[in-house]
Amino acid sequence: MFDDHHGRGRAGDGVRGNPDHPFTRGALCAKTNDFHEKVHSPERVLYPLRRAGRKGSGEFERVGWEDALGEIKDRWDGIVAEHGPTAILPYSYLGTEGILNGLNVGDAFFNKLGATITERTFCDSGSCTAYIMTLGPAAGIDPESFKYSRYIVLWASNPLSTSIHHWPFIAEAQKNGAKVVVVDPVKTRTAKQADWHVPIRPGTDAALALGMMNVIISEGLIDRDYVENYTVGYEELAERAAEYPPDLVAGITGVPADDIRKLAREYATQQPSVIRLGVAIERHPGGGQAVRALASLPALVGAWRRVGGGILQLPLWAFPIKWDGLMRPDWIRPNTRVLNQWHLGRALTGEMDLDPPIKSLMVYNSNPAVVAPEQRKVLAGLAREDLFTVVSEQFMTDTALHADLVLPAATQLEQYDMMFSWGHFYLSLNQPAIDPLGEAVPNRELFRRLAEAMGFGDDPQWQRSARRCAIDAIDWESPVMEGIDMETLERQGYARLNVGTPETYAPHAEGNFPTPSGKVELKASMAEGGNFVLPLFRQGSNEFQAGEPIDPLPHYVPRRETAETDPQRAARFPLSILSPKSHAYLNSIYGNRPRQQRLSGDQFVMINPEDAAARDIGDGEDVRVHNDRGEFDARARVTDDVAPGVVVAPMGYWRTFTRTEATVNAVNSGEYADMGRAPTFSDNLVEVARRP
Ligand SMILES: Nc1nc2c(c(=O)[nH]1)N[C@H]1C(S)=C(S)[C@@H](COP(=O)(O)OP(=O)(O)OC[C@H]3O[C@@H](n4cnc5c(=O)[nH]c(N)nc54)[C@H](O)[C@@H]3O)O[C@H]1N2
Ligand SMILES: Nc1nc2c(c(=O)[nH]1)N[C@H]1C(S)=C(S)[C@@H](COP(=O)(O)OP(=O)(O)OC[C@H]3O[C@@H](n4cnc5c(=O)[nH]c(N)nc54)[C@H](O)[C@@H]3O)O[C@H]1N2
Ligand SMILES: [Mo]
Repeated sequence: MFDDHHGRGRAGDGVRGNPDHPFTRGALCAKTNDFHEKVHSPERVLYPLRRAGRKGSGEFERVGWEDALGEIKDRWDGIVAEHGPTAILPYSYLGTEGILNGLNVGDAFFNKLGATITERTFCDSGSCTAYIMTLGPAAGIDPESFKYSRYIVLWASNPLSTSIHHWPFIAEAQKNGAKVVVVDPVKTRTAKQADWHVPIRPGTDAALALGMMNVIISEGLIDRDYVENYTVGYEELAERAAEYPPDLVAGITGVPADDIRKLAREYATQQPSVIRLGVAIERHPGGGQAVRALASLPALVGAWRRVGGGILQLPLWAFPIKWDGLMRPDWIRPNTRVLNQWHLGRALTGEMDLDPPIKSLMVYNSNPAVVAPEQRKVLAGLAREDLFTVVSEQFMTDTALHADLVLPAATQLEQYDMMFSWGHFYLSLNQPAIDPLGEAVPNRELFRRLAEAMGFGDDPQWQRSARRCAIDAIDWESPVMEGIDMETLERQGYARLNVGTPETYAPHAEGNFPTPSGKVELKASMAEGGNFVLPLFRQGSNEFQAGEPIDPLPHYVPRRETAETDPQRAARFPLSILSPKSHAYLNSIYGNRPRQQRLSGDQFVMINPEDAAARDIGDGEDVRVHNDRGEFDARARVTDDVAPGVVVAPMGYWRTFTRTEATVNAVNSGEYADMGRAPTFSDNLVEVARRP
């Protein structure tokens, strides 16, 4: 069954991009251009390891797969007998993004076992909820069509660091005279290349979007015909927008009223205009409503009419994937407990009073010790001697250090997978370049082995080859798959979905939105059970879980941690911290790789000269960033790139490489945003002080 590998040699001589690929054009990013060195790194975990010292000590001994699987079975059987299967908690995210080995690879297994269901709302969950409520699961505009845009607004998005392959299309438009605007509290690399950087106070985006609407409507800049034919709820939205005149919005956002008017006028009149939504937009208590407001804008100005106009959230809605076959929601037992991944620390430390308590944790495709908020609690939980922790990893991460068993995971060069994309319209077949090193296995094989060990491996779910799984995972009858077959994918490696060409793709020129009304729902008919989490993000329960009702019209929700909303907290911790992606790491991946470490330098925190002077902090000095949740050390970067009151510490650095053994998630809270249980990484107050 472990037959998916037809390794063609050693990847020792390097990895190269394919220059014929229309989107990547053969370019590799700062993270992957020495990927082969990572694959062959002497630090890879290549054999199963069993803990040989106290938790977290890093002492391990090599064991065989048989032993490791036997131990897992014994421990899990015992836990199930005593506490029931929900005492076992799976924890995963997007270590690899393949359809077969990625987000949902363990779902069928854990659903069969009856384990606690993990709600995985790390990334874009709130944004998806809000977007779907407004536009439906629509692919949005083709990232390649950006070259035809005349006005590009990159909103909470930093493509020069986070989606480098999209940048050439934006640059091409810019060269052809398009204006590129960046709405971001930080003057990022991207903002520096833009024609206009609009620095906004974190978490106030909904107010700015509504302020733009206010101007667009009051100045008669709406596309009446588009609004009448292809939207619902315009009158109500117009009333709502009337509550956001530019002067009021300026006070909320910090963007001058004249700039709000200018942005609104230019956005409305320079068609086709497009908004690129970054992921950080969802990370505050009004994030969902901000996405609702932003997703409404293109319809108001008729941007959808033309190629290159509209909004881009995630192209992945275009991919016809049969998730249920991978996740097996039909195996979920009624009333199985659901835990959100933000609350890992609370769940493990007993703060949550769970019955049964969590007795075992299995982590794969994720590194919660670094990427999850409330880091102190997460670490306290991971340190529990009685918690049986299994981690599937490529490297000894901060999380794997706390495992009882570490199981070796293959890398992308060593495994077979079908890839959809968060950034373009190409379906890719990832064929292994080499055989797995040592005793590493792809995640799919890991779960086949676990199913066998636990006694249900005979099910056809685990008896298929990887190729068969890839075939089964795609809806080949979908019109977007017309003209694409496995042979093409095997020969060429990728194929563009049949969605039309970037030259012609204007899917909503005449409405056609996949919403209940078929129109843009300015007033959301789904608001009644509006705060839902997509099945994809919760082990596949196959219906939208009705959530709490939400306001059907977009509005501004203030953050919880500001001088106005929590003056006491703000008096102690006056600075608002953001922790965006770093340039050379991929979340925490590559955080241990020498080349990317050199590029990244030490963990730093950007601070405005005014705030630095008030604290007697000089550029390059060591500082401590802290609040009542935790603290971490960083090097001060005194810069005008951030406004007074805001500090920025990129995420991705490993605890093991920092002095305080803590990273920025030590100060971040585990509270939810307003929709889709998104995180609130843009709503945390801290103080920065010279290092004691
Ligand atoms: N180099 C690199 N590339 C990556 C990743 C990585 O870790 N490193 N991670 C990948 C992943 S998982 C993701 S999700 C994507 C994310 O890619 P992006 O969507 O670009 O996400 P971020 O860098 O988190 O945030 C983008 C910008 O949002 C700004 N921001 C923060 N809060 C707010 C706010 O309240 N309002 C506004 N308007 N802006 C705000 C930040 O300052 C930041 O510059 O990148 C992917 N690509
Ligand atoms: N403060 C702060 N926190 C954040 C964010 C932020 O912007 N700021 N961003 C959030 C977002 S958008 C995201 S997407 C999450 C990311 O959360 P994660 O996906 O948990 O983050 P990664 O650091 O990518 O960790 C993935 C781990 O999987 C391992 N891995 C890679 N491939 C495989 C494989 O094939 N098999 C197995 N078993 N393991 C593999 C890698 O070595 C790595 O340790 O972080 C979230 N956390
Ligand atoms: Mo993400």
